[in-house]
Amino acid sequence: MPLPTDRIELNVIDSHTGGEPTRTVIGGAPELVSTTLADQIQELKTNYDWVRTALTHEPRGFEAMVGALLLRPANPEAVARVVYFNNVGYLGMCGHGTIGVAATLCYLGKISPGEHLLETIAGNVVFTLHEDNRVSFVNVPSYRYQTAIPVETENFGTVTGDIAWGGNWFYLCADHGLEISMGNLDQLDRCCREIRNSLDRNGITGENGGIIDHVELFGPPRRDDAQSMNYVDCPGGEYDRSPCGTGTSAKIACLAAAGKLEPGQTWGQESVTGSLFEGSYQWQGDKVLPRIIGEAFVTAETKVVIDPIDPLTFGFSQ
Ligand code: PYC
Repeated sequence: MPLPTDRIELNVIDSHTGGEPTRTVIGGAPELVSTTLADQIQELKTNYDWVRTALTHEPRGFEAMVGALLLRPANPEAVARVVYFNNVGYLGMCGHGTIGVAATLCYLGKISPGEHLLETIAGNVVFTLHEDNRVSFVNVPSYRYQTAIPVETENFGTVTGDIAWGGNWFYLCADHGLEISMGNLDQLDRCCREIRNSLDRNGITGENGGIIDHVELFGPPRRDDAQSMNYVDCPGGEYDRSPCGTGTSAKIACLAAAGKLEPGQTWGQESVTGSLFEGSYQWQGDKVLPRIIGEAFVTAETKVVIDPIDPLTFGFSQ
């Protein structure tokens, strides 16, 4: 990949959604010549991957950082086109990122309360900015693919879980025997890694060989307004500080398939950090259309300086 030899300045707005960061690039990024979103992502990978690494790797980022590059939409009705990325690559759908981008667009004065359209690689996403600062979005069609799949781990025995799509592939497990708490992050991380390795070793995938790159562990909630608490292990090797929009969608798809949640009924999903998303769904054929609601806050408005005289300017990772 060619690296720039001139100093570059990127304008970014940082936000967090239930503790999970989103770094939205609002200016200074290279002009892309491609027109479709798929081609634009390929162009980013081939020619400008340094934008991703400079923003998500150390010294400016860390493993949980998710970037969102705003591009001009093709549809004049859309407020923006967005490419999500993290420390290991480009993402399909990102729920907390959608809420973070909405909060950022509101902060910039580009949207007011009401419905708005975002173009993403997973399809068009309609989100609503509510008067009380909360943001809801209708996620992509989600579904439970398989149920009660046993997975052997080295240190946690054989666990059982469902495989579901919520915009990413998830293995969802409740019988891991661990406490979901901030005091138990090392064990939770270890268990998820062992599950991921076992899924890979045994060729257990989502539909059409889709790699299951998220593991979601469930336990009892602490909050009165939640039905469940989760710990979500993300592909970049870190856990989601928020309840994970795509993970909550996958959970809702499993509950719907099991007849445990009615259409329109609210599911309160608490994260390991104690933040909350509320989800509900409507059927769309044999899949569900999840609606997720959460809240994000802007934390910084920054000019990121990428100066090739700095040997670490494009980021470094372990
Ligand atoms: O909220 O969907 C989400 C998400 C995926 C990875 C991190 N957050």
